[in-house]
Amino acid sequence: MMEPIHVCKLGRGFVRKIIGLTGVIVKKVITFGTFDLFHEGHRRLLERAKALGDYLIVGVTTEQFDIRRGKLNVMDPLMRRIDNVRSSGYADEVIIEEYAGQKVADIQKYGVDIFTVGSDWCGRFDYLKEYCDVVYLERTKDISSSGLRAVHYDIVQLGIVGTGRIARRIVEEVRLVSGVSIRAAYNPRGESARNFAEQYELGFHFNDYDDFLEKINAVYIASPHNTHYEYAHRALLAGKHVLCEKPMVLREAEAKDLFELAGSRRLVLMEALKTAYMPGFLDALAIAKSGRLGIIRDVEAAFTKLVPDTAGAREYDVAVGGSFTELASYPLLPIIKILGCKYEDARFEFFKDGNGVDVYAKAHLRYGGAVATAKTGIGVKSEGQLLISGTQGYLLVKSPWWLTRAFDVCYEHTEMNEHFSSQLQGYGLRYAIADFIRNINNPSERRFALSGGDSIALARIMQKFLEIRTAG
Ligand code: C2G
Repeated sequence: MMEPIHVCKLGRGFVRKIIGLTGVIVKKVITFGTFDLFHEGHRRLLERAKALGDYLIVGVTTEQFDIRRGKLNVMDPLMRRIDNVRSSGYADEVIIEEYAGQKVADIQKYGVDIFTVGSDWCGRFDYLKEYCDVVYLERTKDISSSGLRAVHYDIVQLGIVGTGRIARRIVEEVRLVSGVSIRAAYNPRGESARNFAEQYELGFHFNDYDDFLEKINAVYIASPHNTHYEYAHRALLAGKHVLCEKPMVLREAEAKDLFELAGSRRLVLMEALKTAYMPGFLDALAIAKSGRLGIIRDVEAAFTKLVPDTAGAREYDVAVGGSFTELASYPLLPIIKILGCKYEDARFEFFKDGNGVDVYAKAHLRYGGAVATAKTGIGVKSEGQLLISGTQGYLLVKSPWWLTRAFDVCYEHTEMNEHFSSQLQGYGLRYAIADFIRNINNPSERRFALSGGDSIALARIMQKFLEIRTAG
């Protein structure tokens, strides 16, 4: 039991605490976190936080604060998370964190000497150095779901295939999804896997795919397009859930094969086409399909991104590069989600570079009663908007529509126009990861914002485009 604390001011204006009559200065430490599905990583963090001083204050986030800061999928209610922190035995005091900016206020209010947090936040809380010392404690690398947890969900142990730019973003986004931990990285070039694992403090790195699969229970595939099928196929055969970057595959038969395999093994297979999972895009789809626009007759979407043709650029790879394979998943998404996978006809127009790679392309899909256009460019720049036109009005998502934050529904009589906005956190990848984890954890209630049928249709269109490009 601690002696009562008296507060007095010392040095740098900081408030210091003196215990009882002995006059011993108490060093106060504070840390914050969600502490969802309490595990060994949390316990070790609290243990070391406590060891930094004499008195540990732990701030546990409210559900509302977590939603506002873009943390998804928190499973344990606040009271359970508080109880878990308390029963770890390290916290002298537990407080609630409910708004941005509270850390500064709490540090001053409680006269804190040291703020500490795991190294996954390295540098992010340096601004607190104005108020107290800031210590980043090395985060626990290999979390075992056995640990201290006493709940039904397992923490999904995710492995990352490919260690390039998107994989780096995924690491940042996964941090804000509860119930998942990145355990290992795979790259056939062992050196790259090692550097990646070291940089992001992952427990394992491999250049042998089978060894890698043994250590994890789900994979996120972010390797070049033409390697997706093999990695996904082998992972499914090994009983692992798969989240695969878009385009998942470039052949319809391969897509069918993967979804059949996943289905027969009750595994989750999802294409990581991030827009499909974003709240704003889902809102736009719901409004478009609500009847407000009347009968939908036309969907037009564009995504262009100028990419310099430098040596080795994957976008200009002769076999699988080009604006269409690189970008068309995006503009085809609203078309398929609104008009469906059963188009009557698909036509393409494109410009190719000297190597036969398309730098600009347009796909025209015709449906019974509607038409659609998807436009992509890596060598031509255009407006990146989504326009859905109906017999009563149209829905417009301005550029960049694929990061849907706001949209307008416009009518003949402009006074009836409506504006909608939604939240979008970070790069948007976390919504796909959150859905992936939810589907893994709830086998009886799986819901797919992008279904197997949708991904198969995307592969069919990609395949047809590549066939026509090669022939033309
Ligand atoms: N942690 C760790 N090792 C892990 C997992 C988490 O050391 N394998 C640490 C985190 O770095 C954090 C604490 O445990 O310091 C709580 O983690 P979370 O519950 O994930 O909370 P977090 O989202 O990191 O919130 O305001 C909230 C804070 O900014 C941190």
